[in-house]
Amino acid sequence: MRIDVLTLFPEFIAQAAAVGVVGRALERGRMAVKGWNPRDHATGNYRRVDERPFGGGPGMVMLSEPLEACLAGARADGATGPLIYLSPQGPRLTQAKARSLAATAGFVLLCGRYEGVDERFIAANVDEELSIGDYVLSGGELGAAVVIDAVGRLLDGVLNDAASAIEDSFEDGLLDCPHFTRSERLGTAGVPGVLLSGDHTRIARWRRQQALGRTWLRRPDLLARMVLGRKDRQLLEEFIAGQASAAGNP
Ligand code: 9D3
Repeated sequence: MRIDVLTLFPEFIAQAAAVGVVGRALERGRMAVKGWNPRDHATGNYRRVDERPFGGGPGMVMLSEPLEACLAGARADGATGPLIYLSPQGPRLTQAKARSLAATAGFVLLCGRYEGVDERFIAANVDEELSIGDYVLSGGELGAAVVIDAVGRLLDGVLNDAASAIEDSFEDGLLDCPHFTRSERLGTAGVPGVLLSGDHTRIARWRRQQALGRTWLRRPDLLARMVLGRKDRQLLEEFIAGQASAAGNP
């Protein structure tokens, strides 16, 4: 997979993609991330990449020409796939979207700065937009880093354990169960007994129940969109009954 990023801060993207499982994907050649700076394609003494907006108002807008030249440079180098503009106006990135992007040969990310990009560049070049959530960032670079991380970790051979991808939150629509590990200082204090039982059927059942219960407690919106099987419904009912009795409501 090849990801090209048009950004005024290519060094930020390179740093963000260099660590952890995604860094390993790069090392192993499963993925290539290349930054392209519109500044390098700006002309004139000042190499301007921004200009005041028509109609006035505060803030600056990214100029079309340096972006056109930058994109052409990336394409000439082999940049492939749709041009995706990171923007608060886009639909939110989902795990399903990360999965579908991970199944492609590549894509190009456009990071805006200032108030955004001249709408004519967007109309002529952008295939889709993606937001990473409902909060205000100062530019698209963190969004691009989020997309690269979410997609990169899904590439074959990136994760240590393929099962850990499948068991992820959102892959099956549920939050994760709690985790505990051996600790010199803490010993087994506070560790649910079932996890020490060695009974892998009971352990799997407990983990599923915790995932269902936590989702019910913390993200009822996720649960509302799911259709639970008979076994899951039973596990969740048992969890809810346990909550009620813990709270002293019989
Ligand atoms: C205060 C600025 N805003 C005026 C109403 C508009 C605005 C312009 C540029 C808001 C944010 C940005 C920069 N944001 C991004 O480039 C961005 C972003 C985001 O802000 N939130 C969530 N996802 C993304 S992806 C790119």
